[in-house]
Order: sequence, then structure tokens, then C-alpha cells
Amino acid sequence: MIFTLPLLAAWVIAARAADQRVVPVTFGRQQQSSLPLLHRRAGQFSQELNNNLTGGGYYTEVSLGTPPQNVTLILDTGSSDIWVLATNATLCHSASLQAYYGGCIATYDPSASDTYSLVSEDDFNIQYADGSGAEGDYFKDTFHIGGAAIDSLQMGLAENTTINSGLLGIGFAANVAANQAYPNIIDLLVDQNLIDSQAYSLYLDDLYAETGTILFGGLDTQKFIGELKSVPIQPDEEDSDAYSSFTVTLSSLTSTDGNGTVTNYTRSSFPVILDSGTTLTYLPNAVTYRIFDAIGAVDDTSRTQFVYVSCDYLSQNLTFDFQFGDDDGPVIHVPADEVVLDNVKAYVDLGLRLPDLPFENVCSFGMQPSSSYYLLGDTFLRSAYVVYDLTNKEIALAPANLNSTESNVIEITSASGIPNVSGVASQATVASTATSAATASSSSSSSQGDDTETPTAATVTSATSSADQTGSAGAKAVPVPNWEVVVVAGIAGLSGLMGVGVFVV
Ligand SMILES: *[C@@H]1O[C@H](CO)[C@@H](O)[C@H](O)[C@H]1NC(C)=O
Ligand SMILES: *[C@@H]1O[C@H](CO)[C@@H](O)[C@H](O)[C@H]1NC(C)=O
Ligand SMILES: *[C@@H]1O[C@H](CO)[C@@H](O)[C@H](O)[C@H]1NC(C)=O
Ligand SMILES: *[C@@H]1O[C@H](CO)[C@@H](O)[C@H](O)[C@H]1NC(C)=O
Ligand SMILES: *[C@@H]1O[C@H](CO)[C@@H](O)[C@H](O)[C@H]1NC(C)=O
Ligand SMILES: *[C@@H]1O[C@H](CO)[C@@H](O)[C@H](O)[C@H]1NC(C)=O
Ligand SMILES: *[C@@H]1O[C@H](CO)[C@@H](O)[C@H](O)[C@H]1NC(C)=O
Ligand SMILES: *[C@@H]1O[C@H](CO)[C@@H](O)[C@H](O)[C@H]1NC(C)=O
Ligand SMILES: CC(=O)N[C@H]1CO[C@H](CO)[C@@H](O)[C@@H]1O
Repeated sequence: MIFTLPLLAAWVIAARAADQRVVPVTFGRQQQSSLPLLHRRAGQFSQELNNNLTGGGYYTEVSLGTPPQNVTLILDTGSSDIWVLATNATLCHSASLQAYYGGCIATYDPSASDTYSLVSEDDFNIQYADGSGAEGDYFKDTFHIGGAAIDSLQMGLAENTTINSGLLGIGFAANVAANQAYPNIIDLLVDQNLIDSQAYSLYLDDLYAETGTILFGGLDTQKFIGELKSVPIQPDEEDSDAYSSFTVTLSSLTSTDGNGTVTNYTRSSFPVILDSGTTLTYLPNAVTYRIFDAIGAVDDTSRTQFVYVSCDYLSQNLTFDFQFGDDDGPVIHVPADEVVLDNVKAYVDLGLRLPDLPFENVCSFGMQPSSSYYLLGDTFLRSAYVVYDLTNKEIALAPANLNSTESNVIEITSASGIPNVSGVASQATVASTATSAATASSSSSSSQGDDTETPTAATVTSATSSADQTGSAGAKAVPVPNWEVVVVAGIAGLSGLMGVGVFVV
């Protein structure tokens, strides 16, 4: 599905529970250290702007082949293929293409893997809704993720691409780009008995956190607040049993201000797709225009792809409340500071010209109008804990317990489906915030964990201590899974990988 161009690699923590069939993978979001080359990219302006709205995409480090080659992939619930950049991809050998699309982030060399096998030549061709794409061969090789090794996984090998990083698509296998459907990673995790059910949980954590976690085959009750509530995934057509996207019903979208005043922006329910590969949230025109009216936002998407809003909302007690399913369905509260993004000034410095606006301190807004399909991207997903059950065609949501450093992992079985469990009673406070303050990559120069400059040992150490704390905090409160935790910090720039730190806890 739609996704925006990535620029930078990130933090990765991979962990593996020995006693449960769950495969946990922690991935990270890289704050950008340099703005994209938008002055040379008038035609691609929108993609690059979106990219910086959240400081980059969500990446995870995996490896493939024998011996394993490390690659960094963008996590995408909106698509279903895994593909990697070939070492000889045209983009990776052309300075002019790289000036346009960015340097290759991590590549795979099939000739250096003993377990590589070709599936079909020139058969891989994927195009995303934002106009980007990749093409090449389909091949099979061993794929390592979160401590699990998947044999003979079919993947795309991009030889000709406009995207400078591979993708980890984890949607329904029915949605693969190939003419001939093939078992994708979610199928093989089950077929090879690594997890019991085609299910996983996604915890992105908030805008100010560096890492999130995906847990294949399990869920973590320390990472959400209150009851986890399920809604059915909608089939492709009514009464069909074909499923190719994570579409659920959004029944109401309201906001609640500091005085408790509720404003309702929806008049009827509509389908939305949960898509981690999309940075913003796209809603029906009428709904977004009601919101823009209420908050005084100015839609300039036709010119610059931005919706402008006053930065004053960053400090206001305002939430956007998304309800799914029926009256008792899950409600996710998205605070204003997760959808009001302070990213406009940097673009103004680069020559972005603002229209006349009724406010001085200009931010952008992370929800935009769409007249085709509606996507809940990262500006929504960061506030939610989401469990995707592809076997039982259900998605469960609960408010995310942000900055949680504790863990209590429960396996999801195909028989039970998503268990009816409760998370923590309320949002984790000071103690865990203090811990993650050390790992936060806020752009404040006082932050020890500031990774926006150069990759330093301090950056890596702070992430390591966070992972360590997960274990020790867990020792008191929950049974400790026997996890090996690996922390990898990869920091890449426009011209490729600049530094990698590896620490094993
Ligand atoms: C790949 O990453 C692992 C840690 O995840 C590290 O131990 C290994 O040395 C890396 N391999 C290469 C070739 O960089
Ligand atoms: C890359 O290598 C493969 C296999 O050796 C070859 O088929 C393909 O044409 C090469 N692509 C480019 C762009 O050189
Ligand atoms: C593949 O290469 C051709 C030129 O050789 C180019 O026109 C086309 O856009 C490329 N496709 C992708 C997906 O990169
Ligand atoms: C709350 O109500 C007061 C008094 O009506 C008003 O001045 C203030 O702007 C309101 N605050 C918000 C956040 O709407
Ligand atoms: C924010 O508003 C909610 C109700 O909308 C209220 O419960 C909470 O105490 C407020 N917080 C602050 C810091 O004003
Ligand atoms: C908002 O409007 C929708 C559609 O009319 C309705 O279903 C929903 O209950 C309303 N939400 C609230 C919180 O009143
Ligand atoms: C889940 O458990 C809660 C609390 O035990 C209960 O109120 C609720 O009805 C249960 N939901 C389902 C779908 O069984
Ligand atoms: C989570 O931690 C970050 C970094 O310390 C902080 O900015 C943010 O406010 C915290 N979020 C919550 C909900 O405590
Ligand atoms: C939201 C976000 O991360 N914005 C960043 C965009 O890039 C500039 C320049 O590096 C940063 O200062 C912003 O923090």
C-alpha cells in the first residue's frame, strides 16, 4: 500500500523467547540528521515532506542467506512481499539516481549465499500507491528475524528500483505482488512451526521514542492499557472470504479538549486500512474538513502536500478519539502532540514558501483528506497497541502504554485466537519515562541518547541499558522469558551506511 520514501536505518533489538513460540523483533525509527534533497526534487516533493514528518520510517534489521547478510527493511503492514536491494541494483551504482532517490541502505548479494535459489527471473515487479516501485527476480533463501530462521522464504530481488531500502511486507499472502501466489513470511513462520498462529502485535511507541516492537505469534500485556478489544477484519467484498488488507470499520472520530468538550467529526462509519508503511493518516474529505475547521488548519496539500496548523496545539490538552466496531468497540485516544508535527521550519529554511496563514508558529497536521481509500498510518498507530490475527481475521486494539519497559508475553494460538486479556491499569509514568529519556533521540542537545549527530557509543549504550532494564524490571513483576537480546544501531545517511554498532546483552 502507500508508503513514503525512507532515508535512514535505525535501531534494532531482536529478542527470542525460548519457552514460547513467539518471535519478538524490536525495530526503530531514525530521526533524520539531514533533510532530504528536496530542492532538487520538485516532482517528488510530497514524498520527501511526508518522510520527515515523522523523522523517518520504521525499520528492522534482519539477515538472509548463508552466511547471513544483514539488511535493513522498512516494516509494512500494507503490503505482503519481502524484497531486498540487489548489490548490483542500478540505483546502488548510479550517483545521479542516488542524488534523486537516496543512497542504497543495505544490499544483498545472491552470489555470496550458498542457500540462494532463483524462483523466476524478471518476475518480481511491485508498484506502491505513491508511485514508487521495484523490479527484478523472485528468489528463495534463508531469512533470519528476531532469532528465528525461516528456510526457503520467497523474496523479491530488486535490480531496478526507485526505493533505496528493501521492505518487509507482513500483510495477507493473498496480496503478494506475484502473478502466482506464494507462501509469505507469515505463512512460513507457522508452516515451519516457529509460531502457532498467523498473528502478531505491533507496538510503535510514541513519536519521541526510538524503537517499537513487533511480536510474531504473541502479545505483551505490559504494552497496553485496559482491555484489548477485537473487531473483525473486513473481507475484500461483502460476503466474500477473500482477505487482502487490514481493513476495519471506523465508527466514530471525535475530539475532546481540555474542558471535556467533545466534537464529533463523523456522520457514519467507514472502512479504514491499518498501514504501518504510511507515515500520515488519510481520512474522507468531509471528515478532515470538519477537523480543519474546528482547529483552524489550512489545507495546502494541492501545492505543498502540507496541512498547516498552529503549533499552539502541541501544548494543548486535546485528543482525537477513534472508535472501531460497535458502541462497545475499542477507542484509541491520539493526543494532539502526536498529530501536530513541528517540522515546517526546517523546510522553510530550505526554501518552502508558506501561504498566508492566520497563525505565526507553523506546524503541519498528520491527518489529510483522501477521496479514495482511507489509511490509518503512523500518526494514528503510535497511540495504539494492535494485534493482527490473520488466521481468525480479527484485529484487536487497545491504547498503547507508551514508554513501557516491562514485558509479559502471551502466546497467541490458532485455537484461542486473540486472548481476552487486560493490560496495565494506566499509562506508565515517571519511572519508565526516566528510563526512556536516556534512549530518546529528541533533538535537544542535552539528551545523552541523541543520535541525530554521529553514531556514538553513548547512543548505543543507552539503548542497551533500556533493553537490560526490560529484563530486570520483568524479573520482579513477570516471569522472565529466557531471551537473548541483541541491540544493533545502524545509522545511515543519504550516501549509504555510515556506521554500525553492535552490542549483545
Ligand atoms: C550482522 O548483524 C549481527 C548482529 O545482529 C552481527 O553479529 C554480525 O556481525 C553482522 N554481520 C555483518 C556481516 O555485518
Ligand atoms: C544483477 O545480477 C543478476 C544476476 O547476476 C543479473 O541477472 C542482473 O542482470 C544484474 N543486474 C544489473 C542491473 O546488473
Ligand atoms: C527500470 O529501469 C528503467 C530504465 O532502464 C526505468 O525507466 C524504470 O523507471 C525503472 N523502473 C524502476 C521500478 O526503477
Ligand atoms: C475552556 O473553556 C474556557 C472558558 O469557556 C475557554 O476560555 C478555554 O479556551 C477553553 N479551553 C479549551 C482548551 O477549549
Ligand atoms: C486533560 O483532559 C482530560 C479530560 O479531557 C483530563 O482528565 C485531564 O486531567 C487533563 N489533563 C491536564 C494536564 O489538564
Ligand atoms: C459520532 O457520530 C457517529 C455517527 O453519527 C456516531 O455513531 C457516534 O456514536 C458519535 N460519537 C460520539 C462519541 O457521540
Ligand atoms: C473479556 O473479558 C472482560 C472482563 O473479564 C469481559 O467483561 C468481556 O465481556 C470479555 N469479552 C469477551 C468478548 O469475551
Ligand atoms: C515517553 O518518553 C519520551 C522521551 O522521554 C517523552 O518525550 C514522552 O513524553 C514520553 N511519553 C509519555 C506518554 O510519557
Ligand atoms: C519530526 C522530525 O523528526 N523532524 C525533523 C526533520 O528534520 C529536521 C532536520 O534534521 C529535524 O530538526 C526535525 O526534528
